[in-house]
Amino acid sequence: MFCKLKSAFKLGLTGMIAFGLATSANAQSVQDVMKERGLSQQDLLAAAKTYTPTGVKDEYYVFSSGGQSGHVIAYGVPSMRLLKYIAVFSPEPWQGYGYGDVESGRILDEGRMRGRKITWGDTHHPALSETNGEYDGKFLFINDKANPRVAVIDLKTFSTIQIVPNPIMKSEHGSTFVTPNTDYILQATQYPAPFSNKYVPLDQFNEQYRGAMSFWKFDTKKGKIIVKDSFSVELPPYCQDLSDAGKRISEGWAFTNSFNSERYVGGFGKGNTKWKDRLPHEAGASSKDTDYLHMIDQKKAIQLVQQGKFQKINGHAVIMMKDMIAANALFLIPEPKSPHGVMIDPTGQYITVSGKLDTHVSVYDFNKMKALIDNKEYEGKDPYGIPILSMTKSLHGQVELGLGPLHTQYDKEEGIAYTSLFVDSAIAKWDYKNLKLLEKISIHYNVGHLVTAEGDTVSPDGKYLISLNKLAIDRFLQVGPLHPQNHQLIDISKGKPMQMLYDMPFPLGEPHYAVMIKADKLDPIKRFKKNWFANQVKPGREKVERKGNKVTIHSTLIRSHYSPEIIEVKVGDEITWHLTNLERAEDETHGFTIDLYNIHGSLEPGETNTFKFKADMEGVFPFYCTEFCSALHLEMMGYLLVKP
Ligand code: K7E
Ligand code: CUA
Repeated sequence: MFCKLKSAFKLGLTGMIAFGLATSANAQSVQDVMKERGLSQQDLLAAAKTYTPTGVKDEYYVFSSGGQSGHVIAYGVPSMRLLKYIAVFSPEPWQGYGYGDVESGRILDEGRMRGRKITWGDTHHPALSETNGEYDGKFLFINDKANPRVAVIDLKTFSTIQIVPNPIMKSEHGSTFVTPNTDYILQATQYPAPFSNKYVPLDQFNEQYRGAMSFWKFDTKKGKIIVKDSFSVELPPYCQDLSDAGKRISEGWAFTNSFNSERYVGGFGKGNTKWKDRLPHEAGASSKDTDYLHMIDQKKAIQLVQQGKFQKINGHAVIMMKDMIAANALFLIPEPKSPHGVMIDPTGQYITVSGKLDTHVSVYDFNKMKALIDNKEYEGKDPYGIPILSMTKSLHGQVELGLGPLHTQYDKEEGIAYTSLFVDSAIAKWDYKNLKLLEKISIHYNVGHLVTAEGDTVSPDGKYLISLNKLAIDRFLQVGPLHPQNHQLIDISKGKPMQMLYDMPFPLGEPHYAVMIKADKLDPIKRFKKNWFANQVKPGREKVERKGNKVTIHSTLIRSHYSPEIIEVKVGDEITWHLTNLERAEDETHGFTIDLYNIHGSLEPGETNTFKFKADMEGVFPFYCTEFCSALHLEMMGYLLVKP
């Protein structure tokens, strides 16, 4: 089938239409379908570029943030077929995430902040693990903007394996970004706040409120963030925004831009009960023409930590600004006001910053910045004593691309980049070395981020670009006032004008950024290895043990029964229930629920779940398998009998 299709492509499009599918007199031809559905030749071309016959797999995985859903969304390119919502910060019953105690509940529990369990997250920026600046397909990281945390997802299982709360931040945005060998995961604050958890009045904003950049140490062998080896760098209260880790010649440096370097605070509220007396936050925060790009020497920061030059705040190592300044490790460079995005090109030399309120994008040259630092040639200092480099001396140049430039991604072709234009609702293709706009394509509507294939690595693939549109207005069937977001797939193959290929609605949460990786770099498992889980129950070892009022149940599941099936306990018993799915067959997942006890498990082949609960309700509770697993799936059940 696929070969046939390929030879059809070789005939060229007109050839394919002429060739049609008309083998018998009654069969439909391509022309018939085109006519019936009102399709143009361009439409047909787009369909041929994305249509993926059954059984054929996609060339790329995309991992998109799921916004307010707290999830990550995986889909395939070019088909744009949804594959999985990976539960991260929110419970998700189908995956049995967050409804058990030991295996599935532990991760969400780790994400507690100030002792509170949080059951949602605002995910913004996914990042793939890298080896030598190339995606290696092992891990995915994602941030929670609302409750500053970072999560680790294992791409062997497509599941979340760690959540780490940030002990000093009260909100964040510039994360997750990884260093070229995934030694560190970067996380920058958004809204400044005191590092302590104490009340500090706003009139001490300049003195006591702070931003920061955290460096989370990642152990690629263990697949874990090592919290005790991680640290943060104190930054001024400038609303740090997006960040990036240097690569190649800029490796070892971390960058983050900022808005509201005015340090403006409110606004309507305390003592100001009329707008005429005060500017709203957004106006006060953009009254200067420039904000600051921050440049952090990560290697020097690590040395400072090793020398003990840090303070422990909430148990976390924080290097103070004054020590960073003394070590020549922290610099600021003016950038056009209220920027949104700092992106480093594949060579590591060119750094693109887009000011949302400016029609230009600014391209900084790392070599020039480094030379200014080496010569200690500063333009001045900010109120915290951080040296400021000259903007004009740091710039490679500026290009006018259009209204509301936001984010940039790179092409396979050297010197070519794509930038999203929020106000224009367009994507600009441009040459950042020769500072020339090359081409624009309109999108529907108001784009935020964009992603190209492996577009933030040292060797992007080109080929595909996805525009992560914020509004969908009239693209899909109406579903009430809250519209889905729209991911638009665009063909960016070399030598052709950009072509819009596909609209994909997002039905759960607002995605911000996404990453696209060659599918063959991933190698997900089909079943859990024996001994993967400490609490695993072996076949033949099923039993119910009682010690006083503590009841431990060891259950196995295999098509289509639980062993044991009848369990009798007494009101007040404390139950620990281990369940192991003994299946080795692919995709043979069994579910587990006990009604009213708010318990749900998804037991994938070889998986073990543990549930702990108090049998505090008398009654008869059927438990059953919630995942359709066989013809006798309905029969896969048992009784939990709770006696008075
Ligand atoms: Cu443009 Cu969070 Cu990267 Cu949306 S992002 S706000
Ligand atoms: Cu097991 Cu349904």
